[in-house]
Amino acid sequence: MSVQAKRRADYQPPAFSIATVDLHITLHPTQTKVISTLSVTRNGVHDTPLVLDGDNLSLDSISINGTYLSDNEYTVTDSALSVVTELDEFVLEITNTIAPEHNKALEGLYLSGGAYCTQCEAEGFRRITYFMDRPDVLSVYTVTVVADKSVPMLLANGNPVDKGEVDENTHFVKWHDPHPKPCYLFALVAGDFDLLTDSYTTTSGKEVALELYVDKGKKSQGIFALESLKRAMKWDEDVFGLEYDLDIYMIVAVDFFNMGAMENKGLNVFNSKFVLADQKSATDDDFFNVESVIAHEYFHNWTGNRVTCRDWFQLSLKEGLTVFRDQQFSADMTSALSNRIKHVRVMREHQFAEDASAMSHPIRPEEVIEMNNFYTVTVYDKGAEVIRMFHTLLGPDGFRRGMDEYFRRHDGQAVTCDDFISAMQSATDIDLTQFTRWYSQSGTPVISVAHSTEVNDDGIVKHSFTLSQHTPATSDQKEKLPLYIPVNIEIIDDEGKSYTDNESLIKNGMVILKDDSMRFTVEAKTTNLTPVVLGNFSAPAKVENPLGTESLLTIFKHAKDPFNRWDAMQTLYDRCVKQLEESPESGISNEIWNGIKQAIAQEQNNLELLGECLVIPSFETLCQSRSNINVSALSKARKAFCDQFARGLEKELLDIFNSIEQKAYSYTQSAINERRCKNVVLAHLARLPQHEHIVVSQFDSADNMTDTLGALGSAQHCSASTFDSLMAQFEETWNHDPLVLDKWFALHATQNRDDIFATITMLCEHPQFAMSNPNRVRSVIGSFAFYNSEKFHAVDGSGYKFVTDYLLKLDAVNPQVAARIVTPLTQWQGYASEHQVHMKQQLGRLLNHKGLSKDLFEKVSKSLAYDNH
Ligand code: B3K
Ligand code: ZN
Repeated sequence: MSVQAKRRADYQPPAFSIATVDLHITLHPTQTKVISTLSVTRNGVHDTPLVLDGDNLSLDSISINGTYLSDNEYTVTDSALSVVTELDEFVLEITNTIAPEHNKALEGLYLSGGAYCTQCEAEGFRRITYFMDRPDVLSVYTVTVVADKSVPMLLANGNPVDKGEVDENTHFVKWHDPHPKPCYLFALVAGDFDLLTDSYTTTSGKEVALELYVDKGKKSQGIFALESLKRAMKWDEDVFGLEYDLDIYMIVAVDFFNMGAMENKGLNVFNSKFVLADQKSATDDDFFNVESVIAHEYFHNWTGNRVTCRDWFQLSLKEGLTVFRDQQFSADMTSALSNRIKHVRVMREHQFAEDASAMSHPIRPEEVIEMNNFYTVTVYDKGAEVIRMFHTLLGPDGFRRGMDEYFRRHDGQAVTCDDFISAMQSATDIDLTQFTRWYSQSGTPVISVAHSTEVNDDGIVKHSFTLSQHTPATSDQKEKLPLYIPVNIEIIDDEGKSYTDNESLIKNGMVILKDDSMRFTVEAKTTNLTPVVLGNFSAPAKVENPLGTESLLTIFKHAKDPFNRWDAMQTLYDRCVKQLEESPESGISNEIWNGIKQAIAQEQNNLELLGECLVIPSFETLCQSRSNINVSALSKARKAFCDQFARGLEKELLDIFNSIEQKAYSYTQSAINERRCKNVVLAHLARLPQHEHIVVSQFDSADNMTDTLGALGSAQHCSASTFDSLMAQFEETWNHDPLVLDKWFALHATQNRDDIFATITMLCEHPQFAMSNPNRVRSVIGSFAFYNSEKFHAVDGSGYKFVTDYLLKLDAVNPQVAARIVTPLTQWQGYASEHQVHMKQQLGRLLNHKGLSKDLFEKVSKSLAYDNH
């Protein structure tokens, strides 16, 4: 396969501008007619032809200023239409035909679940009509949607300006969006939905109509999303002074969608998973995600739509910034601590793994084959961590000044990450030059801590702390430079006295590490000082800090920042698992059990922190502090630790469980904390056969999905018969609701059972399963590949082969989803050689497959080319 990579360095401004786009779209499942009228202007003086992207289109006609072009005046290939003209300004009219019903890749215009729907980001508009499909061509759109009257609701971006009948059976609606936008923000939806309406009045008094479209019969499940939208609108006004700018804001929930949601101007399209929620069918996490994704897409209206990206290499300009904004919003709506923990887990589980793999890239990538492959945890989540560092360095007021300046300079433009940095620079005296390396350097920096002491004659102890940084080479970039790292520091003695205030290098609890290493000293009367380095995960880095058990427990007891206390427990648990990996027969020391018991006693009234502190790091997180992983040894050690944990702390766990009263369901922070803590504890107790009945009784009595699923997840540790019986009951109750059934699919797919392949094959034949639905595929195949570590990594290679067989079929239907699910297979570098051989063998099968998509080709070929020596 020969595919050309695009490089950031090759950017050229567009040769033509398109001021207005007039689309006339007559919907039909297999014969949708698109008439596109473009007002085109040549940029500057040149004689290059006008080249428009196109993919899977059938061209019917093309005219300039009303005159049809003859064959020698244009050329069409599989991917482009080129028009040769000497005119500097002209009206180009193109007519083409597409077949939405045949579009299973869910990119462009597709028909699914009875509704027409579009997805254009990153490069899907070219599957609708010929256009300069790049984010720096901004146009004002007028769109007329025509359809049979059996399709009653016809939506597009902006405000409706006209509607009526075409004939007895056909009607139309015309939309106008006054804000110039790139074509990736174009959207059209047509179908028959239930509609929830509301309104919002902005601070300056503008009334905005809010409309939420959901599948028939699901109205009550949309209320929370609509309330979330209003909270997001208010928050963006309060925190950033940003108001909405159209008369109407629409959200449509659809069942077939490749990702979470899409921020099309004035017409967001959502995966129904991130809209529909009620007490019975949605967990607290689902509610959280709905609110956070609704806010994320809304926040894009300014960071993404009003100010957009010049080219796709700049994706983090809008995504990193918008993720940071949605994280801040969620922290304000729920709890700062659990949000921070959630996001740090994502970084450690997934982003660090990406950095260590062949897909390693800076938050602003340099080279791309398939853009859809770069909607990554690096661009999004590490990108958000980089924005968070601006926020830390500039402070909330400085950051706000920088944002105001960014909008003042760039509203209505398509810009670069450098433009953002420059706006931030204008709001601070700190020289951000070195800081910008975070945009160009890939990989996870490692901060090492060394601590030495010297006792003076007068008995004062001088503690020297040395912090060094080192970023290991990554697949895309061998040479690394020192980064500008804000390192949050807490230094405490055994009594919890803080020593952070009297050292001149530590300002506001932070030092700046910008060279290979730095040193600072602290004087104390004791030789026992404990440094907490990179508190609150103040930079996306790893820390090597050789602290003993006692110090970790001191941090837990005394650190001011609750995040740091949680983090110390995570490190402690990681150590325990390591001990059991190295000597499986050994027992965890009483010092540790007693320490954990004290920690539990200390936090018994703080269920939020307590719940999080009782979570053992996931297998995936543990992988990031190990190399050459023998999966079965690590899983066994983790399981052994969990078993010892349940046995060793049985009484304490039971006490916690019993102390949390069953109350009527409410989605409030304190109730969420209680349910979370109770379900974390239940999962531990479930490992002890004598407590299986608690799991069953919670399942039987639960009045909300959080507790039902808490019981069902815990049942994974119970006897097979208990698990099977609860799963059967769940299926019977929820068989009618595929979104809920996804949870059931995922639990089956992550079972460590010998008949797992038979189970998955059966799941794929389930009446509610369809390969064409990404949510189903992610629940079954995605859950297996990402989270069934023991069976996916079975040492005979059967798990890898199973996933590969599936991907070969899926790739022909939906390459974007296939390329997501291949991720764990491409990350072979971390595993022991007996795994690597099988993983590479399956990657080889994929690469040799005729007709492999460029999505899979990019990830698979890079992975196989990776040289880890
Ligand atoms: N911007 C979209 C993601 C588009 C993904 C294209 N493969 C959703 C978001 O980040 O808000
Ligand atoms: Zn986004």
